Amino acid sequence: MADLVVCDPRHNALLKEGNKPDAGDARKLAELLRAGMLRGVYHGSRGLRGLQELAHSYAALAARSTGVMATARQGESDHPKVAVMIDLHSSTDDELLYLKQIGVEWVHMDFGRDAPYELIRSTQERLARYGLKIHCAMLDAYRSTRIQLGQPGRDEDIEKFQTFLRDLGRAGVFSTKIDFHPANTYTTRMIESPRGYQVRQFSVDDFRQKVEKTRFDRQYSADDIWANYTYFIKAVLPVAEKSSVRLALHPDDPPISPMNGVAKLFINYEGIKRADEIAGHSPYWGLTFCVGTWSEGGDKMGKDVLGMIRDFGARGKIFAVHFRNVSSPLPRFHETFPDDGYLDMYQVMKALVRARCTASLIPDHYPGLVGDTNRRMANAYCVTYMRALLRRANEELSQRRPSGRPVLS
Ligand SMILES: [Mn+2]
Repeated sequence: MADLVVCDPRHNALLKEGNKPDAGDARKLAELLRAGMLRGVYHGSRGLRGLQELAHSYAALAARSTGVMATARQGESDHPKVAVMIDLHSSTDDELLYLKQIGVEWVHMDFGRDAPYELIRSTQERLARYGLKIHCAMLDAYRSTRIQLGQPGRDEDIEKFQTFLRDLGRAGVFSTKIDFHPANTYTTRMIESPRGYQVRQFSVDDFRQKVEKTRFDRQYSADDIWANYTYFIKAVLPVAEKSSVRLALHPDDPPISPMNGVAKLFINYEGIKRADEIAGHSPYWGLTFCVGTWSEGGDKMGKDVLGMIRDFGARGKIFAVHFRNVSSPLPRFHETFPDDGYLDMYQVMKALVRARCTASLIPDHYPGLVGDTNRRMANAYCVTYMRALLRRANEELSQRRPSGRPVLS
């Protein structure tokens, strides 16, 4: 190095025209330097030793300010993130552009049956062109009846899921969703809500009387399903830990047991607590906390939605959230838009921010609006509502402390 020129942008007006990429800045600096148009800051000594020391401290300063900015960026991710679920095979470029346009930056990506590493990477690259990142990825493998009913051949399916975890780890994906309710019925019928949109209804009476039938060859008790769940978790959790990918368990929707001849485990706080113990309280085991499911259960859940967020959320164990509302608790409910159900979703959002929950929040299911064939109107409705709640909650909670950081309680 022959020369080192340190400049103050305030004294070099040509440097501060707008926001430019680094490459453009570098070219411009080089041109100005060659033309002798850069004015350096004053340094008394011109010796080599002094120059080395100065270069060293300027480099340290630059590194330090980059570090401070990186910390500030990470600070942003201390907050919940608004996301949407997309299906790999139906996500057109228009769909991705639309998501970018309404301010979405994170997605839950449903890969369906197969997700080789190259596909995960190419999907990430394609999403990145629209400023989108995968926060949670899903693969059907965990749902195989061989795994969930403990049938021969389950190790093969488990291996497929383990490979997926390793690949997600290599690709830097935060979490993957799992659930464990092999004979579930989500809906007893579709209805028109009082406001006139089409939604899923579940009625315990209708289910027991008209819908329920034994789904498999025999009945499966809670002990059977616990044994199968435990076998699965013991096989995949160590891989998840090693890969730094979080397993995000979704509670059973609706939270009743048994269904169609199979016991369900994750229908209340007790079940979730036991799952946490089976995972040895690993930081790589936690929840896809479905606010919808949890509010369907009402008092029977043993801990309410806000209590769950204060408990699991504050311990960093809520990795994803299904941010959804329902008309009332069971025995009968229908799904609603976030502002049209019995839960105050602003309180839910505030609790998530207060717990410094870093989860990604998706609308989960969409009510059907007239003419909304691709569900974009319903999606925009939910996303916009969530973004408004999140912004308000961040503002309200950060106002309470002079440091400007959200208050802890
Ligand atoms: Mn859900």
